[in-house]
Amino acid sequence: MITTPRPLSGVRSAWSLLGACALLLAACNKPPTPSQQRPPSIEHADGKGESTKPWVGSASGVPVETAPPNVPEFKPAFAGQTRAPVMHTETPLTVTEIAGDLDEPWAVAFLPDGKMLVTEKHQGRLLIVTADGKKSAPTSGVPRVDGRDQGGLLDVALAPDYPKTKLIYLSYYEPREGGNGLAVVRARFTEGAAPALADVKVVFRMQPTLDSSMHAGGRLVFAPDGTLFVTLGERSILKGRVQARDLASDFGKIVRILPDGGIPKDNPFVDTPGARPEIWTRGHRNVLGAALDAKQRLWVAEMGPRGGDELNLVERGKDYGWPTIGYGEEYSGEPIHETTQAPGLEQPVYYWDPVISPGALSIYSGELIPEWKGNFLIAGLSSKALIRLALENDRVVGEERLLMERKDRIRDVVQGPEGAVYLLTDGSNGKLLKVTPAGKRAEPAR
Ligand SMILES: [Ca+2]
Repeated sequence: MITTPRPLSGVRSAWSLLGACALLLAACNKPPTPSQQRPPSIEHADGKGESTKPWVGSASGVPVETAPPNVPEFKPAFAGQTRAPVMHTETPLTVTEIAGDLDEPWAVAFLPDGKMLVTEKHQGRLLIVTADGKKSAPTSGVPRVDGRDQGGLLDVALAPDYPKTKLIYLSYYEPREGGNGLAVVRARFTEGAAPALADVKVVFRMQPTLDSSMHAGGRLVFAPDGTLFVTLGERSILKGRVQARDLASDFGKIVRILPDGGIPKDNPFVDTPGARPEIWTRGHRNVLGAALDAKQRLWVAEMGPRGGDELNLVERGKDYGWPTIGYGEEYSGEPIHETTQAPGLEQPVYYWDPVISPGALSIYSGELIPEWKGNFLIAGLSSKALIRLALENDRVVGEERLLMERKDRIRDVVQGPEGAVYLLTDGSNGKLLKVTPAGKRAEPAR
């Protein structure tokens, strides 16, 4: 397959070697004889263990992913649904560390003056970070969080009318009698050396309460009509997972609320008996990445099971199928789905097997890196990469894995006001990074 060599940097040569190993491994896997044909119930297949790590092709024209899939018997529903051809950014890039020593940072958002709000997950702290990396004291008045595992203080978003109202929104795992649930608060933010929240009001409480420290989603996206999308998850444990398509539960949903917590009258299930009226779409596993495109449509990058991360175009009232259909399998290797397709259930626009673990999604609209315009940028956790996708007609036509040499789990990706791309790296010594074209000083954020 690698018949059209191109000049390779050292890093790319290393990936090329890995790619060659993948081809060798593939050649060693004999095709099954008829008596070994897989029965309809899904057996665990190739790719178990170390080879579940994504490998990256380097030559033009080959898929970016060269590792064997975890579930090779699952085939894409259409050409280009997975393993898009590798592409390479031509612009030389520089990565600058703005701030370090952040404790499990989860989200970054820009204030109008170019300073940033950064959440620290476990401790439930909200900081102001300046463009040159100075950190404020933790904001007072942040609600108490359940900071176990994937829990804690998650996203931060400014109200669209923030300059006038100073309202911000925070999502977090709210400790409750009998467990927890994702909640969203709205509060008035006071900037400065001693930042503070006032008039704190809970505008959304995921129902029901469950004792799980995982898969509550948490991304906040304001739509142009002023409504607020909140992405949720199915809580990981079976008791929650089975509710992902159930309209009586918030688990596994994307909900749409008014900024004061009310329910928009045009939500799809407001007149459905027994349905929770905040629900916008259902059948999701755990959505941490969400962004609007140039047409103001909502896209999500969804944490799947092993071999089943997804990119979905989110449309009113639709059912995205989890856990009935999907790609991938349990992390134990046990099957989850009998099949990948069913009538009435949406197909992902794209999926990853092996997974990338999408922590966040941003759709680039800046001028600073022109070749990225319209591209999808995804923060890769287990893949330790910034994933870039090019789309045409809502299909993925190219994929790139950037910054892999840094070996950072990437938690968040946000476009800054000057068109630079800002990243948070995961963990107890998290960093705030800024990606700009090399040799070209970006206009500093004011
Ligand atoms: Ca799905």
